Amino acid sequence: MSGRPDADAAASQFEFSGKVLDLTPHGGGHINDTFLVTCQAQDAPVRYILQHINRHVFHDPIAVMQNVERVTKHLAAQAAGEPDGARRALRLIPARDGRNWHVDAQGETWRAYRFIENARTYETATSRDQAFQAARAFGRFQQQLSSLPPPRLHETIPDFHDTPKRFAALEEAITADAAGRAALAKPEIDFARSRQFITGVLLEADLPERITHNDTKFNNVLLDDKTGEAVCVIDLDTVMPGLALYDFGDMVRTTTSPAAEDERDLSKVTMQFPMFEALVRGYLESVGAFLTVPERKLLAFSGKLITFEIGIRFLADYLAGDTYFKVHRKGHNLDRCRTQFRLVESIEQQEDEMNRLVESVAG
Ligand code: ADP
Ligand code: GN1
Ligand code: MG
Repeated sequence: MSGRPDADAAASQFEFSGKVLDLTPHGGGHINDTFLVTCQAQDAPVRYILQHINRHVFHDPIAVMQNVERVTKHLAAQAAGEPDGARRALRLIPARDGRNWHVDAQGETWRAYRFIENARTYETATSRDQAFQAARAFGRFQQQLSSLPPPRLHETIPDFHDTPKRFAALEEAITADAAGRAALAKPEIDFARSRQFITGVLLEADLPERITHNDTKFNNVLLDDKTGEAVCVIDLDTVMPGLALYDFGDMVRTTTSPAAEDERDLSKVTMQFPMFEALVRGYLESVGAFLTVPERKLLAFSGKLITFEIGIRFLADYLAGDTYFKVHRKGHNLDRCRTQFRLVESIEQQEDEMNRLVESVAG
């Protein structure tokens, strides 16, 4: 990309209700650029979300948008009859040429959504109810998409949660040592290698393919400001065929620890058992009917594996010189890797108990 993407020019290409009054960067994602747009409407200002899709990460942004179109339409149809149905699914705003995205003169792809008011996302969960709400919402998301008519969704990033391939990429990054940092990350490299044996477990378990979100961070669900209820699942770029446990695992990774993903004080990183229990109960309330026994048995394990997987991705990117995830300080990706590995250890220490809990709740 040459220079910064031009958000003002992109905003002028969407069917917003009136003149743009304000456009500001929004959210703290690691990949795409998000902007909050305020427009002049007849009675009161109306807000929108404008997003630029990172094509170094998503090599086929149009495929991403085709998935998003189908998924949002299906979810909106299911929410239509429900109370507050209009806030329960993301709604794309068409571009002036009638498509649901805009490609600018630099070849960058943009999309816009109606802003869901009176709700917000949080970086960390602070109560069991929040964990329960998020898990039930992501479970419901999987359940509702189980009836999406064919064809199969595009794989927007092939092998996204293939942990053995992620591990192989880490080994390549260690060998290449492109940024000369391998010596600085020796304890983390040793940690990763000592757990290579867990990487293939989910893929070898013969689990059913489903439509999954694949990025079920706690900050990808909007919670209602008044009731605390989960209103809407957002961030749909990686919705594609996957395993249900990729989603449950990423919930464990991002919801059970009170510490931020890039916390430097590792003593704050811990898998809080009551939060795990809330996730299991919330998730099973919405997917209980379709989750198979082998999937149930691996719920706790998936938390460990997905946390490990993101940890090795941060480590590989640190070694490569920070080419994938946005970084905001020196050693940022290594800090992120360290929190993930600490959380893996915390899960290991409680894994038997977590499995007993799952067995007692899910059978
Ligand atoms: P990223 O991939 O960068 O995480 P997200 O799609 O998660 O991008 O959006 C970033 C942030 O913008 C979210 O955490 C949320 O706070 C806000 N957001 C995104 N879409 C909406 C929406 N339709 N309504 C309200 N807020 C939104
Ligand atoms: C990225 O940008 P964000 O926060 O939605 C990443 C996820 C990681 C996550 C780690 C496409 O998601 O896979 O789990 O960072 N998204 C992509 O916080 O790689
Ligand atoms: Mg997000």
